[in-house]
Amino acid sequence: ETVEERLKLRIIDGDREGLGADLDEAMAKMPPLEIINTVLLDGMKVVGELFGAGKMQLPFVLQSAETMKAAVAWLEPHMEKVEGEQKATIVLATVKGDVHDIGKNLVDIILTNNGYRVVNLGIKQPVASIIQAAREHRADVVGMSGLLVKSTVIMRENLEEMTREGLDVPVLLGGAALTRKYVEEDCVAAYGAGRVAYARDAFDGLSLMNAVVD
Ligand code: B1M
Repeated sequence: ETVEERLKLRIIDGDREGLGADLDEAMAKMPPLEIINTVLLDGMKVVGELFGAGKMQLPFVLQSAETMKAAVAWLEPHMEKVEGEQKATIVLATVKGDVHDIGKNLVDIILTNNGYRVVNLGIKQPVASIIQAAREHRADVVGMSGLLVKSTVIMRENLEEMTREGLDVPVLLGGAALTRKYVEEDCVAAYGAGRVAYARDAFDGLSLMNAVVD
């Protein structure tokens, strides 16, 4: 059994005992972000499939999520960081009614390590809080995350509210239930062309942030 296989199983089983030692072993073979992207997210994918098929109960999904978070926290100090002035500010939130935050927090880490100031509001954020934070922190970009199908509807409603409120900030949307088509059609209709973009993953989010700043 390779260390990659062991780590993947740890995510699936929610097994944190000796996690750090396995992560250290893996870091001797590949960089921390690669461990997350190839090994750990692979495990989370299996968890999602098992849960979706009714083969895994919610408390165990929670254990897997906690293991994933512990792994990311262990790896984070070992990631490469860009030094220097902060390039721009993004206000980041998981939308109202949604507690999923692993993806959002990965986006936070990757943007922070690449020189952005990230104001991470957390989960279940109503649009009023997002708008207020965007104004208060003079955000250059607002990022919304959500994994539930109903969160995609909330995102569109949020964009409508932001339009009514006259918020003039580009928006980045991400999360497993979104599709590019939904963002580029429905969300663009709610907020305007060239003002809202779909990020497939955290690295896509970074490229889009870089594009806004350039
Ligand atoms: Co939930 N859950 N969950 N869950 N959960 C899903 C999303 C689900 C698809 C599972 C399934 O059925 N197969 C399903 C949604 C179904 C739907 O809406 N159609 C589901 C459900 C149903 C639920 C509950 C309703 C279950 C219940 O209570 N009966 C409940 C919802 C509670 C709520 O939100 N109100 C619930 C709860 C939970 C836990 C608390 C147990 C836990 C979350 C813990 C936490 O996040 N702190 C959990 C988990 C872990 C999952 C799965 C298994 C894994 C999610 C995850 O962390 N993936 C998930 C299955 C799946 O996604 N297929 C599932 C890893 C993460 C890195 O990926 O967040 O997609 P993701 O982020 C990606 C990209 O999407 C992107 O970058 C990341 C990778 O680079 N990205 C962005 C994300 N946000 C971005 C923002 C950006 C840019 C990119 O810029 C702003």
